[in-house]
Amino acid sequence: MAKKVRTPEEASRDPAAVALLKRAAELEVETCFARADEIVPCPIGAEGLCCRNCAMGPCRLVGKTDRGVCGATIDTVVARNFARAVAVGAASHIDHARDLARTLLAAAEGKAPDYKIRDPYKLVEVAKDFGIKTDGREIGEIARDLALAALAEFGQIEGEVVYVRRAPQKRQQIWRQLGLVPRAYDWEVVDLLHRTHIGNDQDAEHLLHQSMRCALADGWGGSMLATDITDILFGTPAPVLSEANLGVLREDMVNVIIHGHEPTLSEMIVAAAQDPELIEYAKSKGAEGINLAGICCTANETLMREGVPLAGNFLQQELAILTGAVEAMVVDVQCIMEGLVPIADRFHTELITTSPKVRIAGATHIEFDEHRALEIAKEILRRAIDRFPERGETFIPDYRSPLVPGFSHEYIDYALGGYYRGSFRPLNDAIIAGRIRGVVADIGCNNPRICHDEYHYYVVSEFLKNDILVVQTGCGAIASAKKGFMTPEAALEIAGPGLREVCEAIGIPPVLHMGACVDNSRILTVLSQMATEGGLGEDIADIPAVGMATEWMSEKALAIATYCAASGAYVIMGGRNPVSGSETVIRLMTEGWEKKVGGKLEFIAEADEIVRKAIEHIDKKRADLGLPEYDPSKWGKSGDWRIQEVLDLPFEERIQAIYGKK
Ligand code: SF4
Ligand code: MSK
Repeated sequence: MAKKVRTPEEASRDPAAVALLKRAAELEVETCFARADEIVPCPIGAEGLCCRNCAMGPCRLVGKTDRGVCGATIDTVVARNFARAVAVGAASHIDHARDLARTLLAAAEGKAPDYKIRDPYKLVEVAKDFGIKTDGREIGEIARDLALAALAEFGQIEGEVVYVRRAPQKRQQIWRQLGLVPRAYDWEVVDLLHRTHIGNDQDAEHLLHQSMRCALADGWGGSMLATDITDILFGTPAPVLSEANLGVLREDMVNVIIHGHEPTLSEMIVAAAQDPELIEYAKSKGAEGINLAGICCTANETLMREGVPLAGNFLQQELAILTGAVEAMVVDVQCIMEGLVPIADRFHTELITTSPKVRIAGATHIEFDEHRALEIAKEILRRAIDRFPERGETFIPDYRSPLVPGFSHEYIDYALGGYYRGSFRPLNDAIIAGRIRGVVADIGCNNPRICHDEYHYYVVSEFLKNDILVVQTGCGAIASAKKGFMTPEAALEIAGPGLREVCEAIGIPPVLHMGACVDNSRILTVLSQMATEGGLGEDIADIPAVGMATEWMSEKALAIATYCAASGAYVIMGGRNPVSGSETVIRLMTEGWEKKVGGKLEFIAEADEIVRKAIEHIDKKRADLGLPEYDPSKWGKSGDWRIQEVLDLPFEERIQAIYGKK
């Protein structure tokens, strides 16, 4: 069968990406889009039906083969493959958190002098959660105690991880009754991996149960800790103005792309880029200065706090280098394609790995060390500047959109209620009244097997039209940023009448950028506070809300989906279903989990079906709570957005619209 090679317009909905895919074809440069066309996914692995957990296999359970050599059934193999993916995803977030906790410790002990406590208020709040005495104590002492207490959570001998206490009471009870409360972050990952060894846990339901517990150690553990410590060290995000898409690269400047997930080095690069000496050095090489831009979640971290522009999301990492305008791409951990190496080789770009955990053959390795962070950041920038004179022909597509990111749950609380009476009450009231029909979190990646950004654009615009507030993180957030959904003006243009009124009253965009992958924990906190605020039931499962990762590709996305479902949310994943090989596993994750924990995880391939099911769920939750049926005709009769409409009317009609009479 001839392979279908997509045109650039079929491969991406982003005009900047389309332009660069055409450029790639002209220059005969291979990208992940072309490789996705070339490589036909293994149909057995795609359904979760291939087991290679021991040397008696690999066993491919297809046709008449319904058991592996060891006798493992299809249900066991599919559940085990899923469990392994969740364990890896959770491990990634948890290990990220460990590195941050170690940086906090080094900073508190004065061993990492370039790091400061930028949010002492949050430090005190989080320290209290950990039972640390804060009254009358030095910030440094509190930070040290918090770092040590946090590090102890990874391998504590017994007990419960601290953050589960942030969940609504009812949710905590459910978890305790079911034995789902994580004991220690690392413990749950190791336990789950152990179970998947040959001849161990061979009951699909039991494997999926521990998958939930392991994922909870991520969402209400590693990810939440990573978010908190990042805020403590680098500041809790509040709205800033920035721009998104490859048009943020500058023809006249040294362009440095920061890519991956960890903010520790990238924050130092942001500081170093403002060093007058380095700016002078850039000028000495013929550039106007140093321009930073981000890809993936390192981008989201520095965007949320420093306003560093977004160059693009996951599928744009190779394309950024294809502009010919990137002097260095500095990467840390997660979602970094090895395909960057051959593309960087075609240009003057230096690909620099920095994490002790990540080396890529063919890239330069400059290992990050928090004890001399700024010095390393400067060294990296100097290398980038040295590449500027080697720059050849450039091709920067002129596309960029403004955005207002920075919606931490603390800021949302403040925006809704003010400094002295911060509260989720106005949001709950808007949902109760029906101005806001419900909330959707569209998060997660891109996947070259799905037209780039298409699902994100489609589902988000449909939800906005239907008065559903959208919150986003990760690469989904970057998609909406590029599309222009993240400005307050977007509410006037796209949002339904009720949502528009709310956005206008508070002055927020209809799509809230809440941060990086680990910041999905912020969404858990918001949901938890909404449930506790009253009027929307008493648990996350009661809220008219849906989570989704419409273009997911990573194992982290599966961990996130699992902890959201285990927290009571309905979660929909777009594209491929990795458990489609077993009807039993599908049933366990949907009906089974819904009965057990109130949330469920479903894989739905089509974008319009995702929207339909999400809205159906939101309306059902509204009905269960006894809230009025969604009726958009009740809203939209107030607000600034009508001013232009009224001014455009002929005089007589204008007077009538304003005064209600001729
Ligand atoms: Fe085959 Fe069982 Fe070994 Fe898996 S664990 S590869 S199913 S023999
Ligand atoms: S970066 S995990 S592609 S969201 Fe967090 Fe994007 Fe998915 Fe990586």
